[in-house]
Amino acid sequence: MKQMFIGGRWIDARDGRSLPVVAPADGEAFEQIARGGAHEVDLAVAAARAALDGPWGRLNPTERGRLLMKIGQAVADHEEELARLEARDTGKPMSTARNDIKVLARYFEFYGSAADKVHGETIPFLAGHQVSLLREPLGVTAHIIPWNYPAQMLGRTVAPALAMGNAVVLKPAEDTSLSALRVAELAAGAGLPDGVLNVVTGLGEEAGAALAGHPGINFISFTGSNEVGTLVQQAAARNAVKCVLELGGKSPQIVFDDVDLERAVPIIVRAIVQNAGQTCTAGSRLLVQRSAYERVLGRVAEAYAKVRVGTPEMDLDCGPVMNPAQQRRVQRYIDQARASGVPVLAEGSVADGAPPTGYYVRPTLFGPVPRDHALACEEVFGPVLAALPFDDEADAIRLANGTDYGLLAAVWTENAGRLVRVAKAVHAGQVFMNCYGAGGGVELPFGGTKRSGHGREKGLLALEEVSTTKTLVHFHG
Ligand code: TXE
Repeated sequence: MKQMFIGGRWIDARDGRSLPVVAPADGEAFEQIARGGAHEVDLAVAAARAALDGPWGRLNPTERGRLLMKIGQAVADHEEELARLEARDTGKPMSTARNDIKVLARYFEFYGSAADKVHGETIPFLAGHQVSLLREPLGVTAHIIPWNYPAQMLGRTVAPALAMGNAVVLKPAEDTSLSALRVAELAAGAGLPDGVLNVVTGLGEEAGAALAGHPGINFISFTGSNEVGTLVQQAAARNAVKCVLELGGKSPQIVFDDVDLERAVPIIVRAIVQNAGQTCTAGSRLLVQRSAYERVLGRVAEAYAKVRVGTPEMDLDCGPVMNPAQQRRVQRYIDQARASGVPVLAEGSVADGAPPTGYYVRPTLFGPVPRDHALACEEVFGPVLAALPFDDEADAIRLANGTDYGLLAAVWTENAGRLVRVAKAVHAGQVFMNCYGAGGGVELPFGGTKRSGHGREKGLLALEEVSTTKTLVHFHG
């Protein structure tokens, strides 16, 4: 049984309740976590507030940065242990889990080294006045993260908040809380003062809702579904608290007829298959110029048919999906698309030996998908790729921008002018040209447009989201 980490102490839920932790690879409940709620959120927010009033609030940025880098080092020193935990908890292949832990360590390194490089400004003003701008922490920051990349998400949202001197309350997803608890322990071991990083585990509608609506928080960062993102923003609005939302996507991979297929095909397939398609930035729409449609899809189908799904230890292209609800949801999209007559161009396979009790889904490539079909517009969050033909550049842009989302996009062409024109015209927070960057990229500002959310994470821009500006006006005569 894993307890929660609040104010530097391990505690049970007040009512003693717990939740099972299930391994997606075999459906086995292998651990329990505490089912925290409003009471534990109160304790965590109070502990964070106390930390801001204590030594943490007085640390200078260089010392804070060193502490973050020590946490990053502690994570790196425990890479194998954390990767195994993460792989068991999420079902992802071991090599993916190892990479996730490397990225987690990198977040602490990146933001640790940035902590003392946030400079203010001066502003020319009235005669006899000196004006300077200070960047200050927001205070108690709340972070609600999902289950697809638990370790990476922790690094992405928590490390910049700590670098700016905030104190954090983190609510990991109920499916995947183990790495967060272990990282909190490692951070405490590295010297992070009590109450600076609190982890409250529990259900979204209990612990998550209590945290989002808590009057004691000063900021909230949420990554997850659009439905819950809307609730979180409403809760934030009630307390006039700033919020950053990173929600869904239906990211287009736009392929023109002069694409370098040799290079593009493995990247196109990986962009959707990695993490079993459970990536907000998954390249789930393959838009292909009609003149090259047969040629491109032939090659993509060939590669898709080789995709293999298995347990973490098998270390194949991807693992199972997260839970039975997710399995049902993805399977429903596949079954409905088949039933409505959308052609299946290729299917991957689930490896022999993958336990039948695990939550496996066969990766499926559909095309051509009608433009108004659910597969062309809605986030499936599974290893399902929808191919759609387009006529010319203008049609490609219209099609790419024809969903509610705007998170990521990729453009594939050898024509340099077209590459830039299309990249500038698509609605997306990040555009990759002749490459695809789902996942890593700690240094690169990331976030959505339209219904994919607002605010920016990653890169130095993230530091602006988790801080505020104080204007000092000094009359010196
Ligand atoms: O996400 P939820 P779910 C999408 C994806 C997926 C679907 C459902 O399409 O199929 O969402 O996944 C917490 N108040 N994404 O239902 O519920 C919850 O405990 C406050 C995209 O698992 O949004 C968890 O910590 N918090 C996505 C977090 O919100 C609440 C990643 C995310 O869970 C809450 C995940 C509430 N009322 C799913 N209810 C991405 N953008 O990467 C739940 N939570």
